[in-house]
Amino acid sequence: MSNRTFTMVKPDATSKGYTGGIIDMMIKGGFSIKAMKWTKLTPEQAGEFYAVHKERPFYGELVEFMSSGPIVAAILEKENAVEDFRNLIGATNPANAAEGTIRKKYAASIGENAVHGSDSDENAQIEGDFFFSKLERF
Ligand code: 3AN
Repeated sequence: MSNRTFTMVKPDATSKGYTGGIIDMMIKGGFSIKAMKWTKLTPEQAGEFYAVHKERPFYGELVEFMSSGPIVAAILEKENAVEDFRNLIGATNPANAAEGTIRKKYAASIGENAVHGSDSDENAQIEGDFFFSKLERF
């Protein structure tokens, strides 16, 4: 069990002014910020980040959406980080997201669902390394 996970506030949420509210929910949920940046992915970078989904029918749409506007990438720390953060963000489809979750409050649809959270300790490490050097983590 690792105590770190990786997250992104997605372009739908940054464009609607939800960034502050979402980060507030992360902090109030007990997560501390170890690294954070406001940036924008090129289609090539988004394609590389989501390469595990290459064969899925929504891959093209996902890459286009994730490179359509700014995102906030962050590494978060808490005991049992990956699982607890998945619980805080809620189901992939916001229609199924529980009350009190980030996606229930801020997500519009299954494709534009406001926030990303790593699904395993291994992916949290890989995804954090994609965005941050050692010098950018505190
Ligand atoms: P999660 O983000 O909850 O881990 P995944 O890993 O199944 O969900 O999917 C990764 C991302 O792909 C989702 N966050 C969402 O943006 C997008 N996605 C998943 N399923 C669909 C779908 N049926 N249609 C469009 N986009 C989807």
